[in-house]
Amino acid sequence: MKTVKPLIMMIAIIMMAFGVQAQKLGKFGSSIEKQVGPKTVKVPYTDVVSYLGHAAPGNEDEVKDGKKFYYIYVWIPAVAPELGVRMMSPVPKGFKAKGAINGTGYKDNAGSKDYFDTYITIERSNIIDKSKINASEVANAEWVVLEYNDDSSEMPNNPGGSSYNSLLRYKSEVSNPAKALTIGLYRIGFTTYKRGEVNGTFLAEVASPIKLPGVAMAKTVEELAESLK
Ligand SMILES: [Ca+2]
Repeated sequence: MKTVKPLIMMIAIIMMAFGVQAQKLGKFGSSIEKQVGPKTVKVPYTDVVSYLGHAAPGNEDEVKDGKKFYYIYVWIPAVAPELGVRMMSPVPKGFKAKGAINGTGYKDNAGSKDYFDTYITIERSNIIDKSKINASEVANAEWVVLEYNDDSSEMPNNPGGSSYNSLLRYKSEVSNPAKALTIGLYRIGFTTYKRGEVNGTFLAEVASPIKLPGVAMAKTVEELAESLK
């Protein structure tokens, strides 16, 4: 009896720790690292824009390679050294972020148990003039995928216990204009790894290691143009 009780308690503590960890999202660390005592830690991004959304069958923006894609449009007003993008589904329980954007359908579905296996891309367009942010210009723009990520071990597991959430850090390559993070219209593409319907709430964040005044993020081109007025 003496050894059984502590063992049960230990198991309970471990289970609780895992339960809490499953949806806990820490600060978004950049690629810049510093030493804190014996540990190497990633310095958090200073400028983070959060978007809370809801993906549902039939409301995708585009079907690409048999996958239903949803986009979030981002306007970058200055040359950025690095951008971080991360995404998880569902939105972590009790998640709060100052100034988070509530996307269409999010409030009605907050707390829903539905989630999906996220997959992110960061894409740059050839639109570098704010006045050209409108539906027809964007539809005819050229888009280049700069980076993508499917699963990241840095993200909390999904409720099923799998590390299917996504995170990427994209460093500007100053010597290569095709790979540099210059002023312009970008978008984050999100879909599932597997082809098929996407359903569930999600949190998407775009972050920069320096304060970039005027960074705007919206679900639609029209909303983005409106927010930049
Ligand atoms: Ca994934």
